[in-house]
Amino acid sequence: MGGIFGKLSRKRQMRVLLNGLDAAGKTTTLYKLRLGEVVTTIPTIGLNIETVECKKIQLVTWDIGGRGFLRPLYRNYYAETDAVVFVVDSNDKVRTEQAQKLLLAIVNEDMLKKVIIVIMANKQDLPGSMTPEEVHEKLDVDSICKTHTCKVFGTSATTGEGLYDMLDWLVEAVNKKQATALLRGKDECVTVEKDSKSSYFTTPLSYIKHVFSKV
Ligand code: G3D
Ligand code: MG
Repeated sequence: MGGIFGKLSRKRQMRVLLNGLDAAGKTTTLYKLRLGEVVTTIPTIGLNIETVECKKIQLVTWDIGGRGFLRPLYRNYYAETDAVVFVVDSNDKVRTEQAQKLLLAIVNEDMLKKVIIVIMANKQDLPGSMTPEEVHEKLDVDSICKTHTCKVFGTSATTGEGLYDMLDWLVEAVNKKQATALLRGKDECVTVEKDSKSSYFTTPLSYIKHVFSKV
């Protein structure tokens, strides 16, 4: 297949980074979406990376705590990220400001300028949770939409509600962005072709080797 559609069909799986405060529901989301195993790696340096593949999407989350020396490592990972799913605990009204700060840090990250941002207003199954509209307002998503393609979805990672709607929208948004970029004649999306390296993260050592070879 040639032309734009040929190029698009050769694209590798999408890489999506799950981020958010602790206990927002990142790990639960991965487990709910998994088709195969969730691969958890805990190298001796204390980095805990979890990945799962679903619908040709590789979803990744990690738990880095405050380890500043790992910063080059995850910045490197940003370079190959197509989208960020930011998970919010809609039931945690005390930490919305903290969540907003983290979200802004991601949005303002140089290497994430062109990624699609999805915000999961998670834990919608819990009574008293903020609605997706309230989360939208509290996190000032309107201002993020000025620089990024961005949308809020109400979800429950435990029941699965909203997760596939969110993924469908995400895949469409990333594809649309790639198609637009190709039509303009420049591949401005942050993507790499699928290659033998896509199995990096099945072992901690190979992941660490890969990342540090690039830093
Ligand atoms: P994290 O990976 O973002 O740190 P986890 O968060 O996925 O570990 O989830 C933290 C806690 O929130 C877990 O409860 C998990 O079951 C719960 N949780 C995650 N998503 C939802 C949701 O959509 N609805 C409800 N009701 N709970 C959710 P525990 O009790 O195991 O700490
Ligand atoms: Mg977790």
